[in-house]
Amino acid sequence: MTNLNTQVAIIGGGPAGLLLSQLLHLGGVDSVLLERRTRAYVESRIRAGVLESGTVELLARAGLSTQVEQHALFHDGFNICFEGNCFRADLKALTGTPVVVYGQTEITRDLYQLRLGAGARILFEAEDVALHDFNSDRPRLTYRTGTGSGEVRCEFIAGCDGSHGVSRTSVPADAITVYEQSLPYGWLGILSGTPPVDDELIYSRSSRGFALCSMRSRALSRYYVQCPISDQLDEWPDDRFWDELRHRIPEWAAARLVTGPSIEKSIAPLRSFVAEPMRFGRLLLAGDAAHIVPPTGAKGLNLAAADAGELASALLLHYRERDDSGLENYSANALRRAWNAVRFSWWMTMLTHRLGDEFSDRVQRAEFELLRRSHAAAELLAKSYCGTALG
Ligand code: RFL
Ligand code: PHB
Repeated sequence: MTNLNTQVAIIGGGPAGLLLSQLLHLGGVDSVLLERRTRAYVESRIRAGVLESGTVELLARAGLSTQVEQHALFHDGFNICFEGNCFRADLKALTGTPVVVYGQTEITRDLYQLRLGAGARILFEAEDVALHDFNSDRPRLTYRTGTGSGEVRCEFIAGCDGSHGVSRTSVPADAITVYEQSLPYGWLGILSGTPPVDDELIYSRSSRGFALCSMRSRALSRYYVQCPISDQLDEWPDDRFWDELRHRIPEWAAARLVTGPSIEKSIAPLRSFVAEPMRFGRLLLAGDAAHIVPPTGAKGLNLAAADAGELASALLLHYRERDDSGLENYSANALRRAWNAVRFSWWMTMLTHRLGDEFSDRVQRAEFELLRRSHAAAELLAKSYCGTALG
């Protein structure tokens, strides 16, 4: 049996857990991180791609500014198209700030490099992680790895283990309330080593359903199409995907589409989920462990990073000044931010997806026209997308 002692035990080595561990380390607070998967598995997951400028600032605080500056793409706007007619949200003009395209895969890789380079205690392939005594001053985690079982004694537990993790489900059912909504659609996504169809993202609502043209670099494209959530990947060979995408994006974009073999293909659900509260004694939840949003608003990773940033500041205040006000306010602040993101992601989803009834089609058309006509509507969209209206 291995016994480890630390100040903060972190469950989950995705963006939330890694960023928290790095910010604590820079502030002189020790942590041990337990991750269920291998490093290679976590680093190969293709997920988010769009960062708010607040997230970029946080990554810079964590020591990633060189990597982001060298490899990120800065986007001053994006397009939303409705049956071929496009509205460009001019983020720079409407908010004064661009968004940044830098993949979650890259952020995770960069943070593992920094943490492991600094000798961080990260246990991969940690199985059967169990939380104990988080309502006392001496919480504990127990776990198992290939070399045997272990225990981590700590002062706080950070539950950063995503939506299927063990942290949230360790809380007694009567102490937590869950709000959720799932749509019967998913996003079928592919990554391909082809140049993106445009310099900016295109969110396209067509009569055949939603499509998104995104990217990771000038040579790597990320595309998505709305599909029934019951669809299986083997129903979507590459040719069918490209054909469907071509039909769902505006003609000017379809004419420029360069296709190629997919490097990755997956289906993501369109689901909203919020668990309240986010603190239970000395257990604090962060990121997807507490809330998930449909990917349409590009908010999930940004929320996870904001939670990690706020939790790190609250813990540093506790250790440096013996001031617990940050910890006391953490749950309420994080939930306010999460619900704002839920609202926006839900709204973007409702605006851009084929919902299958004529009433919804008409409402979408009216909403789209409003964006073109009303500066206030366009400004709210832009500020929500960039994160400056989300508080
Ligand atoms: P993660 O990334 O799920 O990491 C949790 C980690 O915990 C580990 N784990 C455990 N470890 C130990 N013991 C256990 N019992 C454990 N259970 C789980 C897992 O192996 C994993 O390593 O959560 P985190 O850190 O909160 O980060 C959240 C983000 O990953 C997520 O919100 C985003 O990917 C969402 N998202 C997007 N967000 C954006 O901000 N912008 C985007 O453009 C964007 N696009 C997306 C997305 C998510 C997508 N999918 C696949 C759902 C696009 C897609 C398609
Ligand atoms: C992505 O590039 O994966 C991406 C971009 C914007 C979104 C969702 C996902 O809204």
